[in-house]
Amino acid sequence: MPVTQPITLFHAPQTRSSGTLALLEELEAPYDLHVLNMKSGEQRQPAYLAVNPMGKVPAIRHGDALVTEQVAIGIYLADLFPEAGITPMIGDALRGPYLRWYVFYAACCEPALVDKAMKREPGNIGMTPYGDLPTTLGTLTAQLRDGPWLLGDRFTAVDVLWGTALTWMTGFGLVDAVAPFKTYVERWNARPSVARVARIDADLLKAQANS
Ligand SMILES: N[C@@H](CCC(=O)N[C@@H](CS)C(=O)NCC(=O)O)C(=O)O
Repeated sequence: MPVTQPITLFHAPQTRSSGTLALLEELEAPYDLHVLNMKSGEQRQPAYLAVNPMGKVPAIRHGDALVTEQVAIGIYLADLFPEAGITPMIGDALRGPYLRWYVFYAACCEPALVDKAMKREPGNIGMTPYGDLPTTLGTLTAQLRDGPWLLGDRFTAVDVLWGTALTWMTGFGLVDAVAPFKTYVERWNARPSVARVARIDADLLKAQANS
């Protein structure tokens, strides 16, 4: 698929798709937005269910390719724009760890925190995909301890996912803002892409409130 095909992000302000928007900004990728109004339930209308039957954002369309799930979208977009310099490509020693930390988010960290938020007992450690929450968070804390970024000195696309996620996780008090998380979140939030996305989302929310 040529990169020159248009990219459309299906986006709702201040949701997981804001992380995808930040990635597009970091990649300096051309894109357009298809904005959904979650309050009016647009994500559950047939038009959007034809895009993502799960009724969730983000989703992207790139030419004929439709991609859902923020982790898949992140890997896909970062691979499309290697010239931005934030994608460890195949052959780079960081490629494996880079994929590991993308998948760790969706396979371990988010399920563990959603269980916690919903006050659900995770059950037997051997049957739970993430084991237990302390081990999951301990593994992440150890990885971030040396910093400044998840993979060390180099800022990569996976930091967009983790920076965004740890901002809301610490913001909502789902995880304690221990030193490695706090400094990482501050470092991420100092990036210009974060301010740009905050402005875009604020304008979209205002427009939706007035519609
Ligand atoms: N597994 C999906 C989860 C996406 C998700 O939960 N998105 C939320 C917004 S943060 C959503 O679209 N919720 C709308 C709804 O369920 O009505 C992913 O990682 O992309």
